[in-house]
Amino acid sequence: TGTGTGLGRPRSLPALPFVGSLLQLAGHPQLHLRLWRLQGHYGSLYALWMGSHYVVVVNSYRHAREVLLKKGKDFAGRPRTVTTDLLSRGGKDIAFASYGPLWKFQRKLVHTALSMFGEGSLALERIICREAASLCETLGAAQDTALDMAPELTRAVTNVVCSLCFNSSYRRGDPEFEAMLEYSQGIVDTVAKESLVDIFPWLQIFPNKDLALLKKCLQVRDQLLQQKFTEHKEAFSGDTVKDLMDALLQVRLSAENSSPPVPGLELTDDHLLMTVGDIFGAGVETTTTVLKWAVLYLLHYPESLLPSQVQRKIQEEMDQKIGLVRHPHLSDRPLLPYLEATISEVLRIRPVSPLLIPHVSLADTSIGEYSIPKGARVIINLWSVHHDEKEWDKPEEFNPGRFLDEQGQHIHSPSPSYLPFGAGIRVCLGKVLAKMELFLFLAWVLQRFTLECPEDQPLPSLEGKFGVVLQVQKFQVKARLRDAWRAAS
Ligand code: HEM
Ligand code: PLO
Repeated sequence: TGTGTGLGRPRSLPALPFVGSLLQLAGHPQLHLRLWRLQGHYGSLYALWMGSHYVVVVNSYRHAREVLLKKGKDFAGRPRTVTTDLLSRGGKDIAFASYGPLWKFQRKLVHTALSMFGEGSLALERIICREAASLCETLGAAQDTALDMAPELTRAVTNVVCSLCFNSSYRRGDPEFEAMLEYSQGIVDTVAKESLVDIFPWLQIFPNKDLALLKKCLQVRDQLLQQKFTEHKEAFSGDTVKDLMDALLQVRLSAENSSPPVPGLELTDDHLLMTVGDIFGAGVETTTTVLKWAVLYLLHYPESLLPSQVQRKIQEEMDQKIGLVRHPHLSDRPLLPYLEATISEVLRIRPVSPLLIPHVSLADTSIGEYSIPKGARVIINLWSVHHDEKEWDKPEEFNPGRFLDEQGQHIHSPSPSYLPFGAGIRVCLGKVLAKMELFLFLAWVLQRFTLECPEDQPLPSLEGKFGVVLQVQKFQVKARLRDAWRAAS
């Protein structure tokens, strides 16, 4: 719609042949911060070149809304890159597949399967509570010693997704789980790192350390996925559906039975495998990361004078509304607005996916008063959207209260400039699941324990590490059993 209307292009960073605007970006590992700061010079919407790719960077809510919602279909494509092609076998998954009929079908399938299985079903709540209980047991056993909570949180979250996808789970120290931890870290460290291979695809023929690591990790992942897939195919009878994998097999079967396959619209084994791989990968890495950020912020605002004693407030609310005799349920969510507000604030201040996944324009179109050519990559900088001083009061301050109404009884966002899960056609598929998990895990842990920074250690850094998710640096925690809980039990 922007063509022929005389609209101009966004202002562009200077670019050199071959490398593009790389010089302005090189040496800045925190890409989201670099792109945020460049607004000072170029305005909130600007363009740059990554090698030969034209990239438009969006830093304001107004433009993000246009890209994701108003013109969602114009911008529903995904770029193909060397790393994501390896991860998804050439875009046979959902997250890294471009817009098309097969992608639409896959997305709908998973959406149906997730709502059938998980969301709104008591079975899923029971699974999450089982894992929360096991997490609390581990914390209790390690009481008063400095503990790296990361592997424990990862195992809890992994077991939820594992139950959902494969109807299986891992025990502590399970070698298969340890292998998974290792390969997943390798993938997170290398995928979409804007590594040189994505800018100069021909570099693939040269040995490249990151690429070799990614390939090795993917081999381990694929073997694991393949094994689960084979087991399910062999056991599948068509009438009992135990998990997401079965649900996908069943839908494929009934699609095949009802109509002859349309060429180009067949769900191959690769499609099913990569789809489950997405749910598994996204299910583990995102939720675990948010839990780690939540714990980290609780350590930073424990008993300090300002802005609030977040953890104590959550616990007071729980003591009043739930008490210490029973464990928290999902149906308690409306009773615990302060906990919900805390989760919302964590998702704002440290967005898991600070640049979303890049979008691609599928037609000549426009954003605001600028024309955007077909094939442009569009990066939505969620960090900028969540830290916009025109929208948020003291954006770098962690303040759950900003999400509460005056009576502190209901949560609402004070600004529309808030998109932790994206929006529109490409909105996150796991939003409901993720929110269930975040609520239950935090509620269970904080009902019993107070989390503290070990005395002999400095407060861990709040600086994230940019990657395919915004990672938390390693830190240790002391979980102290609450006196109130001890007295009540
Ligand atoms: C996509 C956030 C958890 C599955 C996304 C996107 C964001 C996001 C920002 C990209 C949207 C875009 O590119 O415009 C989050 C956050 C989570 C979370 C903050 C946790 C708090 C999950 C979980 C699952 C999941 C648990 C799995 C069940 C997906 C998938 C996509 C996606 C499959 C790709 C959608 C598409 O490209 O069509 N998520 N996510 N996410 N998420 Fe999540
Ligand atoms: C995480 C590592 C896994 O081994 C593979 C994987 C699959 C899907 C990816 C996920 C990784 C990272 C987070 C992503 C998710 C799809 C949607 C999600 C990118 C790479 C987000 C936050 O957008």
